[in-house]
Amino acid sequence: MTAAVITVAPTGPIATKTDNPALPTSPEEIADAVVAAHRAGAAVAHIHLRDERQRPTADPRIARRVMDLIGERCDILVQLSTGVGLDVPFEERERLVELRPRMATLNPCSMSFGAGEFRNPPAGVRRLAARMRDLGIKPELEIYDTGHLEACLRLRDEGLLAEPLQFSIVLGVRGGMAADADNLLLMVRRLPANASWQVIAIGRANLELTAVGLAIGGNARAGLEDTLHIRKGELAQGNLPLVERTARLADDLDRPLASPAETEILLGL
Ligand code: KMH
Ligand code: ZN
Repeated sequence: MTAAVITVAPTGPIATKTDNPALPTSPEEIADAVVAAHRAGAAVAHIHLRDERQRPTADPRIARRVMDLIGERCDILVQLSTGVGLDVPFEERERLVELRPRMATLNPCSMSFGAGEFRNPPAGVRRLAARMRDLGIKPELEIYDTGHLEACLRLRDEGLLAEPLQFSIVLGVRGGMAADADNLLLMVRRLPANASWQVIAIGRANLELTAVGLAIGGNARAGLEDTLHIRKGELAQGNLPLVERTARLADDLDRPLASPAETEILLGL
């Protein structure tokens, strides 16, 4: 079976330490969580930044500090989130790619996002896609609905995205597709044949849909961004147990874990 890429998503844009005290929010805490996840088999680190009051931020100084702290200690591939947080203006979010991470997310469409709004205006998305192309940063395309996939294919057809495309199929955000296996299979069937993909399953269905994704050849994401619980009613004691569980799932399914170097080849970085 093809090797599986595990991405750790340690922090996310919404939860705070009140929701789960183990959530890493300072640069040091985020770097510690990423290094531990790398030892447990993660090849990519999906990074959201927080300020000293735990609010999502696109402050490039905080991003630089996190990237340096991680880079000093391991070779995990850093993927900066350009989603950042619902209240951070798109113009601040897009500037994060100037730090030249190996990878960054690209959210192709605006949408309702829980009780908030996730603004990704068409002109801004095109500008960000072009900038990532010019800087050689691999976009991870976050698709929360079939229309988002169509939008990405249009960007590809216009030369703003280079193949092979890499997708995150996001399930379970209120405002996007529900977290069920039918929606996952529908999306996987519609992807271009040479695309790579992972499941991002938010909340309760995180474990089941991560397992389905790995079983049918996808990559996997693990961490407190996507679920605060290790099982119903029990908070995860950090990112490590979630990453370790995903590594065990991959192993049980005969999917060897891709190293960062192998991931560069698999994802066409
Ligand atoms: N928080 C996830 C639902 C991003 O960071 O750009 C989606 C996400 C997007 O990870
Ligand atoms: Zn994210």
